[in-house]
Amino acid sequence: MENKVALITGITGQDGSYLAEFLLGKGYEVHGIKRRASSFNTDRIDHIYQDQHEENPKFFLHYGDLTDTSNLTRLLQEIQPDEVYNLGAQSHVAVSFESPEYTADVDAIGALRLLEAIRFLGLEKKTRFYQASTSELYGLVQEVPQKESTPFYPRSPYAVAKMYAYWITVNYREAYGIYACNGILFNHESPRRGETFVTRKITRALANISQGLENCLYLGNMDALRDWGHAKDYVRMQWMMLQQEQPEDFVIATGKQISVREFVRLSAAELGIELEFSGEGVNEIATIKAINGDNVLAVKVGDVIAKVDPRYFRPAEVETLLGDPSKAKQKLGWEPEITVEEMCAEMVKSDLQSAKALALLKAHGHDVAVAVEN
Ligand code: NDP
Ligand code: GDR
Repeated sequence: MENKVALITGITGQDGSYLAEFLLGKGYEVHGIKRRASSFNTDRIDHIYQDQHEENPKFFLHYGDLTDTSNLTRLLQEIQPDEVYNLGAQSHVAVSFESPEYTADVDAIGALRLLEAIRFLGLEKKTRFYQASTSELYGLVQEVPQKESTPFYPRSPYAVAKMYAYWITVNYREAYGIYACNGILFNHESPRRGETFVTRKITRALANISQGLENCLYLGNMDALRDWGHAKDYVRMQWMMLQQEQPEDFVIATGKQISVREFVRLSAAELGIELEFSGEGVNEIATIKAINGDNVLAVKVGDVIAKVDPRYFRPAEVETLLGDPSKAKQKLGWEPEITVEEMCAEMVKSDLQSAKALALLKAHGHDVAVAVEN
C-alpha cells in the first residue's frame, strides 16, 4: 500500500511538531500549514525540515490560516490527505478573554471550514478528521473525574469556541458519515510548550532566576489543579484514534492532578532549590529555604523568588480538572508513559541549558534580553 498522507494544522505548535515527527517515523507524507509571520516561526520543526531539492521529500509546509476558507479548500484539494489533524488554534485561555471574536473564528469556525472542505470536495469517504478538543470543555466541573459522558460547562471564550468545534465534528460524523473524532485532551506539556502556559513559564523563569537573568516569577492562581501529561504521549493517541474501524471520541489524561504551587515546588527542587510558601491569596510568596547542588549561582537562602500578581487572574477560572482515561485504555490500549515528575525534570533541564548559555553570553559582554512579559 502507498504511504499515507497527513495534513496537520498548527504544525508549528507544540503538538504539531511532535505529531509530525511521529507520523514521519511511521512513513507518512506529512503536510503542515504555517502562518505567515514577519520572522521565522518554525523553531519547533526546523530539525525535521527537508530541503525540497532532496530526492523524495516527505515533509511539506504550506502557507495558510484557519480563517481563510479558500486557502484551506485549495490545500485539501491539492493534498488529498488520508488524515487531517486540526491542531491549529488560538490556544491560550487567558488571551481568549482579550480576543474572543478572533478565538471563535479560528477555534470554532476553523474546524467547520475544514469539515465543509472535506464535504465540498467529496472526500467524506477518504479523509479522516481529528479535532483537538479539550478538558476546558468541562470548565466548571459537573463530575469528578471527568470522562466522555461528563456534561460540559465551558468557562472562557476559548472553551466556548472549542465546544462548537466539538459538536460540529460530531455532527459531520453523524450527518455525512465522515470519519471524524474528538480527542478530549487534558493539559499536556513538554520542553516545547509555549512560554506563556503556566508550566513552561515556571520552569523557564526559575531556570533564568537561578542564573541571574530574572529576579522573580509572578503567577496568578496557584491553587489551580490540573491533570498534566506529556505531549509525546498525547500525540501518539491522536494518531491511534484515527486508526480504528469506527470513529469515536476519547478522553486523554493521566488520572492524577497537582496544583500550580506544587509544580513550582517540583521545578525548584529539580534545580536544587527548596522553597517555603507563606502568605495567602494575593500576598502569597515563595522564599528559598535551602539550596543543594551547584546549579544555582545567582540567588541565596532567604530570597523571595515567586509572588502572586493579580494581573494573571482570569475573569472566570477553571479551578480543577482531573481526567478518567479508562476508555482509551480499554479500547485502544493507550496509557501515558511519562509521569508529571519526569516531564517537569525534562523541562527544567532544557530551560536550565538555555539559561546557562544566555548567562555565558552575558558574562562575555553580549547584550542579553530575556522576554518576561506574558
Ligand atoms: P500551540 O499554541 O503550541 O500551537 C497552536 C498552533 O496553532 C500553532 O502552530 C499556531 O501557529 C497555530 N495557529 C494559531 N492560530 C492559527 C490560525 N489562525 N490559523 C492557522 N494556525 C493557527 O498549541 P498546542 O500544540 O499546545 O495544542 C494543539 C491543539 O490542541 C490546540 O488546538 C489546542 O487548543 C489543543 N489543546 C491543547 C492542549 C494542551 O494542553 N497543549 C490540551 C487540549 C487541547 P503559530 O506557531 O504561528 O502561532
Ligand atoms: P490552561 O493552561 O488554561 O489550563 O489551558 P495554562 O497553563 O495557561 O493555565 C493552567 C492553570 O494555571 C493557572 N495559572 C496561570 N496560567 C498562566 N498561563 N500564567 C500564569 O501566570 C498563571 N498562574 C496561574 C491558570 O489560571 C490555570 O488555572 C491549556 C491550553 O493548552 C489550552 O489550549 C488547553 O485546551 C488546556 O490547557 C487543556
